Amino acid sequence: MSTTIQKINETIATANTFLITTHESPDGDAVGSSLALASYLKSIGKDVTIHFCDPVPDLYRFLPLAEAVSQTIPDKHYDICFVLDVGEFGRAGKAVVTCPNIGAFINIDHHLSCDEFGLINLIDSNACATGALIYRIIKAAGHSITNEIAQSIYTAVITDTGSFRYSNSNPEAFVIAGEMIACGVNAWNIAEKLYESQPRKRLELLAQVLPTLTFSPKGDVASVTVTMDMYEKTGTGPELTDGFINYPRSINGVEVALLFRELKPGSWKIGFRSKGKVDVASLSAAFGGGGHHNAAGCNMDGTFTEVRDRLFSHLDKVL
Ligand SMILES: [Mn+2]
Repeated sequence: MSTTIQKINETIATANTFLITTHESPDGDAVGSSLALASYLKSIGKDVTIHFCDPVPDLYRFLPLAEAVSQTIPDKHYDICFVLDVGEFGRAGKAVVTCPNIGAFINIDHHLSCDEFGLINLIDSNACATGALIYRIIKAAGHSITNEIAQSIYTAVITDTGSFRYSNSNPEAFVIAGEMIACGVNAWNIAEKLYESQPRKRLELLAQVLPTLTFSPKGDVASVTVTMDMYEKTGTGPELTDGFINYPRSINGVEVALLFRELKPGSWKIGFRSKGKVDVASLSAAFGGGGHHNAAGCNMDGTFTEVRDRLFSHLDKVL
């Protein structure tokens, strides 16, 4: 048993008041790992507060304890603050970073580079999800996994592995998923909540976005574009564009997909996604952006055609 996990379990046993937090714009792993840990700590009689700087996205509101997540930090002392899945401390939000009421931080993460800002740091970049690290902690403590905990861990694993499609879908991911199903998780119920319950407006926006599909002259880059006009027509906003970039990426022969999002006239946020061969973090860095090997982004100013042509010609040159 990892000594780090042992230390965490010893700390859990002796501490009483816990704050649990994660990164801004929380994804399925951020929400799932936080709520799984919260369910576990509550089930062993601990005092638990869950704080996210951003609200829980509607998509994940079905998870147990999602309604307990607060955007503020109640003013009291916390023996321990768990910071999950952040990559870097600052992404937990200013309220956490500057909170004067925290005894010690425990940092649990699976990002490649994460500063060791905690008193204890459980960082394993081989873990498929931060939810997998929460699973290891609960198992090491010899505690049984309740259905509530299982729903959240399953959601963390299924979302961070892209439903077991991404290269982080390691044996442990499947072991955990199998065990969560054995603990009573209904795979279809969760899949239906995550993938078969889209707001109608998201598809109405997508119907505007797909006709903008464009290819670079060489054809290995494809893009789609979202304008403010489209938001207005469909009564939507940027929060519904998650996943749109996967459509151009899914095309045979395309290695890099781009999503152009208009922030205000003449100002664009560009998302980059790679199928794996191309490192889009370094591509976006050439335009002042950054990110990971498969997912990155940058901001650019100019008319749409200026911005798109600059990117297409640069990418066609370097790919
Ligand atoms: Mn994660």
